[in-house]
Amino acid sequence: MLIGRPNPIPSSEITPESLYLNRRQFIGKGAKALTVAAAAPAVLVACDRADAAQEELTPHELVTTYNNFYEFGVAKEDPSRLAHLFNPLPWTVKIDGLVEKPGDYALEDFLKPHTVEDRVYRLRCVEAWSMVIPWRGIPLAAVLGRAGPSPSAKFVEFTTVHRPSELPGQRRPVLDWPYVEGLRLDEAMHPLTLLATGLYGKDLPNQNGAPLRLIVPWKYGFKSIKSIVRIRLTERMPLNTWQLMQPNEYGFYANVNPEVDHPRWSQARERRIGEFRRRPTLMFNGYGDQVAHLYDGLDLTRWF
Ligand SMILES: Nc1nc2c(c(=O)[nH]1)N[C@H]1C(S)=C(S)[C@@H](COP(=O)(O)O)O[C@H]1N2
Ligand SMILES: [Mo]
Repeated sequence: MLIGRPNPIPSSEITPESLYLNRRQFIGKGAKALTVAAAAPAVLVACDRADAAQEELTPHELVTTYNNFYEFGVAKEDPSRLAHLFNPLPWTVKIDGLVEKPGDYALEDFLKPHTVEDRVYRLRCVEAWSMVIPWRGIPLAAVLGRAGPSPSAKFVEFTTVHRPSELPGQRRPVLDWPYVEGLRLDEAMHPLTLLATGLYGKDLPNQNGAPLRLIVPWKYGFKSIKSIVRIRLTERMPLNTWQLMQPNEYGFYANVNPEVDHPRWSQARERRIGEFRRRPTLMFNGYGDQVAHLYDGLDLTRWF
C-alpha cells in the first residue's frame, strides 16, 4: 500500500514546464466544471467541500508509475513496466442492453460528437492513498444521452478488454477476468462522472487505462474501470469484480466514506502519493455537496 520508493525530487522538476504553465488552464476549466455541476440541484456550502482544483497536482511521473491495473500485474510498478505490450488502437466500444440506439463504435466515432474537457479530480484508492490528477475526457451523461436509455434501464455495466496475449496479468486467475464495474443510472448521468481519454493534457498512457476509462471521483478508485470495451444498460444491479472476489470487503456503491472502515484497515485517513503526511479522508472524497443527495435515505453502513 505504501509507495515503495519515496520521491525525493520536487514536483517542479518532474513535471514538464509546459504543463506547469498550463496548470492555470486546468484550474480554470476544473473550476468551471464544478460551477456547472453545483448549479444543478444543490447546497452550495458544505463542510466537506474541498476543491481538488486548488490542491497541488500529483506529479505526472507518479501518476504514470504508481498504478493499480491488475491486467498487467498486481505490483504498483507492473503497469508502467509492461504497458508497452498493450496496443490499444484501433479500439471499438460496444453500447448495448436497454438503449434505443445500440451499436459498435470505432473510438473516433464514439468520441466525435462530444466536447473534450479538462478537469482536476482527486482519486482516492480503497488502499488509503490518493492523488490529484488533471483528467481529460467527455461526460458519460452525454454518451448515454445519445444512446437513449430505455425507460426500464436502471444501471450501467462496464467491461474491460480481455486480451491475455497483451495483458500478462490476465494469464493468471488473480481476478475473474474480464474486470467489470457498475453504476446506478443516476450516478452514471451525474455531471461529475467522466469517461477519460487523457491526463495532463495528453492521451491516456496504457497504464492509466488507454484509450478510455471511467472516473467517478466520489467513489473508491476501483470503480474507475480502465480500457473499457463495453457499456451495457441493465434493469438489475450488475456485480463488480471486487465485490465478486470479496463481498464482505467491497460493495456495489464504494462511496468514499471515512466513517465506514474496510474490514482490515481504517478509511479515516489517507496518504497523498508523493507526500509523507497523512490527511483526513473526506466524505464522498470531498464531493458531498454535489452527490450526497443521490444517497438520501440510504444506510451507507449497509450499502457500502
Ligand atoms: N480494468 C481495471 N481497472 C481498474 C483497476 C484494475 O486493476 N483493472 N484498478 C482500479 C483501482 S483499484 C484504482 S485505485 C484505479 C487506479 O487508477 P490509476 O492507475 O490511473 O491511478 O484504477 C481502477 N481501475
Ligand atoms: Mo484502488
